[in-house]
Amino acid sequence: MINIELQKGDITKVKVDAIVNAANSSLMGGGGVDGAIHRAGGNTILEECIQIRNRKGGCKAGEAVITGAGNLPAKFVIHTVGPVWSGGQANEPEKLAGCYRNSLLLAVDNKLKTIAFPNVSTGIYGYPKKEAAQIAIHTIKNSIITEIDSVIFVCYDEENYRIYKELLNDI
Ligand code: AR6
Repeated sequence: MINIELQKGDITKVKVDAIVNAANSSLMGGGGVDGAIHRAGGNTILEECIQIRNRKGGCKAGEAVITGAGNLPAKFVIHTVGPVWSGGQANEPEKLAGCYRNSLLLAVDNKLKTIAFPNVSTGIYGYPKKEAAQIAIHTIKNSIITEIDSVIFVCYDEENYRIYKELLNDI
């Protein structure tokens, strides 16, 4: 089973094999955690994203791609695209679970052992925080992947931190 940890703070400061970015389909950067990662990591991350975009035309909701991490303490950045919340009837839960599952699979492909996730979709994309946390925890906890040692959920806002703390205490 993958070991699960919880941290409060800024994911750009976390030293793991890969941090996950809550990107958008264009992979061209944006606000929130995406903006923070590109700012702190420097231009090489965007350059690699542009190459991926030229090769495969961006990234769909639920999918993930990987780049180096530039100046960040992490070794890689896995860019996943969360669903925009539009009421829950547009496959948002499946897409959000796909973000976590596909990020883990990409980490395995790249022989990475430790991975840190932000609370994908719960900022600008408006996904209800508790439901998003349940999906994130369930997907990691029930993963049959054995190659990953540990996942850190990095919560930036107090509300997400409190929700994760409660849910993780229950398991
Ligand atoms: N470290 C960790 N978590 C953070 C940080 C940080 N430095 N900054 C914000 N968060 P959001 P989304 C948390 O909006 O909802 C971008 O423009 C934040 O508190 O970053 O998936 C993209 O380009 C929230 O809980 O991502 C897309 O267009 C969580 O990160 C769009 O936003 C996710 O919030 C994606 O929206």
